[in-house]
Amino acid sequence: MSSEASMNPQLGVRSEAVTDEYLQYLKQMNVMHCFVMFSNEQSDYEQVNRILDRIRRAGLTVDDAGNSFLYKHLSIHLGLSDRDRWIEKYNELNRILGNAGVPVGYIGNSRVSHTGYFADQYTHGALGRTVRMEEILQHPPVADPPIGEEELWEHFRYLLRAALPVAKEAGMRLALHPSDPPYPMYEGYPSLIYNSDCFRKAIRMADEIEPGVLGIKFCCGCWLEGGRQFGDILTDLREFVRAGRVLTVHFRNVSSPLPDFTETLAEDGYFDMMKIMRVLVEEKYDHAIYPDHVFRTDSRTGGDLAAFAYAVGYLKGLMNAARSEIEG
Ligand SMILES: [Mn+2]
Repeated sequence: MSSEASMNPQLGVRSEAVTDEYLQYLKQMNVMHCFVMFSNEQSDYEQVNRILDRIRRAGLTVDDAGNSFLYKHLSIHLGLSDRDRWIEKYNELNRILGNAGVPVGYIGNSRVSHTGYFADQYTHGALGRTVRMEEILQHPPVADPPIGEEELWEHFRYLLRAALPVAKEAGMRLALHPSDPPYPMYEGYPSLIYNSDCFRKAIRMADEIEPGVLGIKFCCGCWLEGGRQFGDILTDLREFVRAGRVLTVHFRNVSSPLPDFTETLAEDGYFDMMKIMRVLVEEKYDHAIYPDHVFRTDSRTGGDLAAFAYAVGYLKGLMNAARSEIEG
């Protein structure tokens, strides 16, 4: 099987949970790529470099990294009075990561809201992340008074002006994820990204400031949650991969489009994930691909290690099947 221009299955590493055993777990599944989510306590120069070195000494490649507390910070996205302080902390981490050779960081307030984790007909008795949009719309506002979509985009432009030159200088690109669920407005503030046109708008805006730096976390889960309201997942994926904008793929399936859905195993949702894999192989997508969310389990039912092992194994099975089919 040809190995040129191949995508890289990856799993996540939390900075506070880097152990020899966890790194061995990744290696024994032949998952040689990862992303690193840094805690606040471990986002300084010394610790970031120490943790990256340890992961790399185990033979793993770090594709992307960030600190979700910083890049999702509401002061930045709602334009609160202390935003410059948070943007500077966020930029400082990107400088550290970029200078340490991590090619992709994160940007944007990709909130994740849900109704809860429930066992239903889609989960085989496991607890799956469930959204009932009517319930989400009852959540109390985070922004008070609520802000509008135009205002949110102005805050995003302000962030881009500060963030893109720093990322470029550090040799880094920044990946943007949709709001999850991808619905225009809830919890008192609008979603920046709730369909594929929002991504096109963000890329146009970013390219006026620093061309080519902004990219996409192509979250198949969010695309499928939004359904036709979000866009045609296969044509959007082809378009954004061809344009060189997809920096990572979140490979995840759901029971149905909004207003209500439950996250499922890749083989159980309403979409045929093999179709997505074929597009990635046909377009020679060569960045990271990640299973994203898994069922909530505990140690008695295998825990996260089992859930992610299953998900990444299934993903690699589809990847190899698609490569065999298309590349021969
Ligand atoms: Mn995602």
